[in-house]
Amino acid sequence: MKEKRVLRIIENMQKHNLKQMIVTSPAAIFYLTGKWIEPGERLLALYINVEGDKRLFINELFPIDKDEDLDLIIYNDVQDPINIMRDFINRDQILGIDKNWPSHFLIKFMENNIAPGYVNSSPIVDRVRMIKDEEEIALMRENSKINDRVMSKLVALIAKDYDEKKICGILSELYEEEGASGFSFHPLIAYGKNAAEPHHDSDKSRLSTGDSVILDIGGRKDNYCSDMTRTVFYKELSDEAKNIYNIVLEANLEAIDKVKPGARFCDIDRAARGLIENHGYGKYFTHRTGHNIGIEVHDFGDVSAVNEDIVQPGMIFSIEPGIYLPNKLGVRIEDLVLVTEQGVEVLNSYTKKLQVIE
Ligand SMILES: [Mn+2]
Repeated sequence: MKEKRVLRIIENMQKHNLKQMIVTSPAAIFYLTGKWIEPGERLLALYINVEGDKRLFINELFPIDKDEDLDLIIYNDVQDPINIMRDFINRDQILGIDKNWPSHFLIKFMENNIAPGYVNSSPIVDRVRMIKDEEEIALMRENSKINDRVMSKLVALIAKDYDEKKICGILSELYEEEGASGFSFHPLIAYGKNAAEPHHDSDKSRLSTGDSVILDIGGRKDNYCSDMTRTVFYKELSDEAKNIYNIVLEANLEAIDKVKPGARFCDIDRAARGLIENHGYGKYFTHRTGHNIGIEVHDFGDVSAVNEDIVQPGMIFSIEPGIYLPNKLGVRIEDLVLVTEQGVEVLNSYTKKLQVIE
């Protein structure tokens, strides 16, 4: 068990006047127990109450190490786990439920009146997870260093003129070489007009002279994620492309400059968006400026125009402004940043200098 994290969760439950809840997302269970379990369609639930009881309901098919701080309630395929759970749940108290728990489990809870009412308790866990502890920060730093090294090898491959899909395949080997255990999300490799689609799915496209090349990549190690984007150009660079690159770079730097405790997420978004708007490209910056990241590549929280939450030390999120001219080109520059007591630490160090690959 990660006792300090559990205590932070219980504190937050008390703040929200919630006495008991079940945590069911594998990412949140990993966060609290250090064990990653993918239960498929079978029930997996970590029960927590404010008295400090912690019980994991788990099918016997998933082997799990004993943990003296955690009661394991093991069931098998011919038992009904909900019948077992009901004896451990306080029938007079509202029960918190994870946002992604399959509804058929919850409906059964409701039909059997296992608790007098239910609330979505994911925000209680998610908001604690937003503030990374030292162990998490160390893993995130290490992951971003791996991503920097992979990016450096990847950019060197562009001159070989492989198609987008082929690059994705090679990339998977590069992460292995550098010590990651795979991707944190499917890499986004986009050439020329494909780069104008912020979520282009890599295909057999080959490079043409003058293409902008978006490389949006992330690896996974020890169940934490990295995420970084660089844009380079192939053989030639038009004045327009150079101008757009410089605007996006300036937007990335302006936004990073705004990151410090006390700022609001929307202020950071505004810094990037304002700069791009002032250059007349506002309508071509079609997405939010960034997202929180950690165990999941999109952890709870984002850097958007409507998020007025206050930035706090320990938060880690992306800063990734972009400009996309349909059927022409796209430019995005993304770094992960850690909020510190003093301000900001940028976790990526791979160069943002404009590069034309020969
Ligand atoms: Mn991202």
